[in-house]
Amino acid sequence: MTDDLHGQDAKQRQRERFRAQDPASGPLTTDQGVRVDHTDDSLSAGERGPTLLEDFHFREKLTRFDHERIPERVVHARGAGAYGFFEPYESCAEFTRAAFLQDPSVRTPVFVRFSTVQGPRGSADTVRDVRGFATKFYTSEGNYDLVGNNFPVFFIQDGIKFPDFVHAVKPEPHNDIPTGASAHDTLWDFVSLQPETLHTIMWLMSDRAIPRSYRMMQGFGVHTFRFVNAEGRGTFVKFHWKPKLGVHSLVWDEAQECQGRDPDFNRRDLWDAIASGAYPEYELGVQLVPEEDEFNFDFDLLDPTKIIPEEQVPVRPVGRMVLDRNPDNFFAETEQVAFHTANVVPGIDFTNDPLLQARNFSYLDTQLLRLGGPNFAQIPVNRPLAPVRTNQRDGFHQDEIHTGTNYSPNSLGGGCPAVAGGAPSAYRHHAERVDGAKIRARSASFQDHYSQAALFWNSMADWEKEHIVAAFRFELGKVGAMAVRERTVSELNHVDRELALAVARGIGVPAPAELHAGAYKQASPALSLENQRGEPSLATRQVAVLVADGVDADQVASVRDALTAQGAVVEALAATDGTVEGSDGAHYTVDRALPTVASVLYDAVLVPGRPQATAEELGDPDVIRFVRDAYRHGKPIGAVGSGVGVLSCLRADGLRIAHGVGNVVSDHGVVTETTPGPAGDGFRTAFAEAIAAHRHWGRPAADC
Ligand code: HDE
Repeated sequence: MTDDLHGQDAKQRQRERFRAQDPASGPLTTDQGVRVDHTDDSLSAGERGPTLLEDFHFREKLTRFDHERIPERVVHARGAGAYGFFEPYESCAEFTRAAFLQDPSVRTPVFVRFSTVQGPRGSADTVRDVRGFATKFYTSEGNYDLVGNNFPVFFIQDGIKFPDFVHAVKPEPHNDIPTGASAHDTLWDFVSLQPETLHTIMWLMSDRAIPRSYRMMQGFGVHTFRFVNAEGRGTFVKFHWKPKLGVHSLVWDEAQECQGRDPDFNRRDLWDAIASGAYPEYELGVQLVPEEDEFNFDFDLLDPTKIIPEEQVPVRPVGRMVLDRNPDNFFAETEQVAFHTANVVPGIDFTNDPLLQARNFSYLDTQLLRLGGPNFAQIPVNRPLAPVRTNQRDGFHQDEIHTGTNYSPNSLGGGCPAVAGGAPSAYRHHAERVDGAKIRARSASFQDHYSQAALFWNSMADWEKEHIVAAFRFELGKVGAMAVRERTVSELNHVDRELALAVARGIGVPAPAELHAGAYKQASPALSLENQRGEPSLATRQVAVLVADGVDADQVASVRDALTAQGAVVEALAATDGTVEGSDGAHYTVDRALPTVASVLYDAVLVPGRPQATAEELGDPDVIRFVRDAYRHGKPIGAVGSGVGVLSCLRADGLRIAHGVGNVVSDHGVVTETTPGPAGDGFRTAFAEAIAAHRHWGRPAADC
């Protein structure tokens, strides 16, 4: 059966053809379709006798279970995926002939997999790590995979170093520690000896490495790729994904607590958002560089440790992607999806970036092992919508019954399948002229490892710099070998002296000597999270309302309604599940019991008033802890009526609430109103604004 290619639902229609029998549609059977009489006891010789070999159902059931696991990905093992669609804003024909970038009325189905890199399949989501952002476009011309990350640069310049880098960052070989973390000797040993890692290490130490949500992080193709238009003209291109909700991160303390409270934090967030209809959306942007401008930069466009600053070459929006459907089966789809940088379509081509060239070898190679042979493109999630007719045959897991000849040229099969023979729809590699001796050496144009690491540092807001210093201190503080700590600091000295001194102080190594070379001064404001927040929005923000018996019901209702109307998800938390009795005598449903959740799972917290409560009742330790964590993590806090009194428990954390009776005061994202009764417009607006801003830095710290 051939697939109907057209429409954003084309992939879904194709999936339907591969869906297993609905379990509700008939009785339990064996793999052979034989109806099973009884599945809870094995066939045995007598009541207490041995199990019989002839029990084919028992043997099949156990054997199938024994073989359920396949090798996990050697990197990016932990991931979460979703289906959706992509649509261009306008035709990109001037630069590329790729069909899916031509017509704004054509939606191309996609599957996206987000991932962490270092940890195994069962590791926690909120580790400090790069995030994968891989997109498979099921285009009318075949599958195109944009296999990107949430950083625009990579740790190494040549793919031949990839096994070294991955061995260094993976858990140490003798004890397999640490899981999902880079804070250990071998990674930092490698970093300290390999300065080309430094730019990406700066990103890794920044809050970019702990995204709040897959829905709130950027994606980058990293390499310079090439667009080719119908006339065969090439244009260099860098790909960018920009999330509609803005770019937002966690803070490190919170990220660590999340690992225990909800190891599936990012995976769950993606799933819940799609399930509730709050579809994640990203804008695809491109930076375009005409081929004749290849050498107009103070770095090499082929060097994947470099960005093209957006201020130098603006990002041009070309389309949007919406993720609107969760997979039906994690293993079948998210686990078995296979991305490959070499899956390109006419109009998109490679450059000689040595990292990209290595990737073009590696993905297919690893998938042959991981997916058990060469036929994995037949797995539904990998199956193109475009018709497939090859002379490839046989191999493990061959699902198709091929007929006819299987070689080319042939006359017996009428010359079929026929090659395109110059037809415009065929893939033709860009005719780039290449000339040179065979050498094993790094280009001189790849030698500057410090300028862009400094560019990143220079572009950070003060709070981002503080977080970066703290991250270096944390990571290097876990390194046992003092020589590695020292060597890393002396490398940081080449990036920025202030940074190196601050890190050195924190990890007990001597301050490095001042360098003679002048500091690199340039900055790229687009790199700061401050400038990537997107439009202020409450959409999908998780707001906790801490309720208890006697809560001022009108206050809760008025704030809840106002926030929900703007897209926030508001949950009432109390000491136990069930209901609480409001001050008006009515019973209100509790969404979650406090012991099952934590402040780190929410974006903001509201402490409503309880007019009759005693000071002791207001000072419930679980509530105090919740609010204290929210304060330390820079989260918006709202308090109304006697709820404001609860905040006084935070004095030890440095919280100073300036408030006057009846006034709405908003200070560093702490919004208070002391008037009893329903919260007023002023409070609701100020609290909503505080939530839309996501985090509030520079709060007074603890003074005792
Ligand atoms: Fe990958 N990478 N990678 N990588 N990569 C894999 O392929 C590799 C690199 C990225 O959700 C593997 O099927 C080499 C950069 C993502 O399934 C493997 C080099 C970028 C994913 C592989 C790199 C990435 C992978 C492991 C250096 C961002 C997950 C399993 C030359 C632009 C895709 C697999 C998914 C996965 C090799 C560097 C992104 C081993 C050799 C740079 C998002 O083939």
